Amino acid sequence: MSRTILHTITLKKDFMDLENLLVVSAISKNTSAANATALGHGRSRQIQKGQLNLLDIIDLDGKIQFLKINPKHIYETNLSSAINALGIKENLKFLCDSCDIRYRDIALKMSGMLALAAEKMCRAYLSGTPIIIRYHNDGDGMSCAIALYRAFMHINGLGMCDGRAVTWIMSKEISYSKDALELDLSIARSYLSIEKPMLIMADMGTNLDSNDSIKKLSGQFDILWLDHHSKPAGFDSASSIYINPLDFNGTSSMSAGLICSMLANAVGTDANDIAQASLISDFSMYADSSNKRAHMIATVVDYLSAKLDNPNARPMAADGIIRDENKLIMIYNEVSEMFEKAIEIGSKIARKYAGMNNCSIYVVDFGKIAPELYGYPLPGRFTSRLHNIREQKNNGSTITVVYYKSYISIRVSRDISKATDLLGIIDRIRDASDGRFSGGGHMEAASIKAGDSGMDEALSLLLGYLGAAKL
Ligand SMILES: [Mn+2]
Repeated sequence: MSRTILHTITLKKDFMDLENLLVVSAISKNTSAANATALGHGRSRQIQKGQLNLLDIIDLDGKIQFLKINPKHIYETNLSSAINALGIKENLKFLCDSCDIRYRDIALKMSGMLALAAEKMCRAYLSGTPIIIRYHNDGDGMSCAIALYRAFMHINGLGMCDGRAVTWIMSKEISYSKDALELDLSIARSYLSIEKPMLIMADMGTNLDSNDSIKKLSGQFDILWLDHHSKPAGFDSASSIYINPLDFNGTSSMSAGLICSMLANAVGTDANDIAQASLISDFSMYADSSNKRAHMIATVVDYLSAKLDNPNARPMAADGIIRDENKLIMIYNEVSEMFEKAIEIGSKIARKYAGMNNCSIYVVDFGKIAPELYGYPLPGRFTSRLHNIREQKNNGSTITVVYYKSYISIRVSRDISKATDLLGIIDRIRDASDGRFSGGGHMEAASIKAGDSGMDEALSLLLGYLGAAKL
């Protein structure tokens, strides 16, 4: 006897007793299971009998109720009144009126798309259709997941529905790969629902390697995409709701965590602490370095997201840590110590070069540091921190290059990022290697994939284009 979980929504009194439930989605397509559990109005219950289908209206015993009103109409009316009650447009207006003046105009321009995204996301959530959230495994990506989690918990808290089918996937891959596509399709296959399943991509995926898989998925899923990475020519977000500040005359300094926190805000909950942490984590020009709590959160979420299988990298656990002052401080102190050790060794072994426009270039072989650490920090985060320290000493004009296994991470100070044209250099490296080396990122932070045996060649191409001269 297979077990089927039915998602229902609580119906408004206009139509019937509050205690009646509408079946809106089901796990496993076998909805005729004799022993099913209905979820609705905050309770789970066993249903002993019945051949249930989507849009069936059942009472608490699971008995089908027959009404004269079209169930699709009941569904639409109930769902849209629940979404209206969230006040998405008003919330966004308030947010735009009160947000940082430096990106207020961009937020205003984005607010139409944000409203649409919030509405779609809430519709998917209330309907119980599977939602898959893929987020990048760094501090910013993790911030996205926590902000979205808070949005869902807010909906639960309002009593509109209870547990829903959300799958959280932290991703090391920055593209939406064929494997990811296969997994998402297989997750969706075991559900039956009125709405299309939803994929939410946060802080990742904006690159050419995503094109094929996204195109294949787009007919079958609703896709919500929240990113701030620059779009290479030929990138195609297919039919996604794609929100990127770069499309609104903004910059990548508006982190993905900031955009997701705006979405959480649109739904009616507060995630500003997460937004501030993500700005610090992504070295945004909007980061408030005097915000000690945001700095602690940024450090801790970066640590939690460093290992893909860390159970505390799930947004529920991470948010629990952030909200527990003692735990937050304890983990922050531990992580800070680990970092200091890595930076100490890194500073000792850095090779120094002079670059164009009198800049300083530091090159570090992370392979010499890794054995001294306990799996943290990861090279990317280490690069940012070392760069930050060097840059402060040099008053800008600094480039930091860290290589490890098949990856090179690069950071460029903002004052020389235009002149350096890091993304242009990565294009030239790709062309010069006939596509063996590829990469992407922002003007100030990017990475290159050098393959298993190409590190020496990729490094010398990079240092060549940076005009590096050994000191
Ligand atoms: Mn980011």
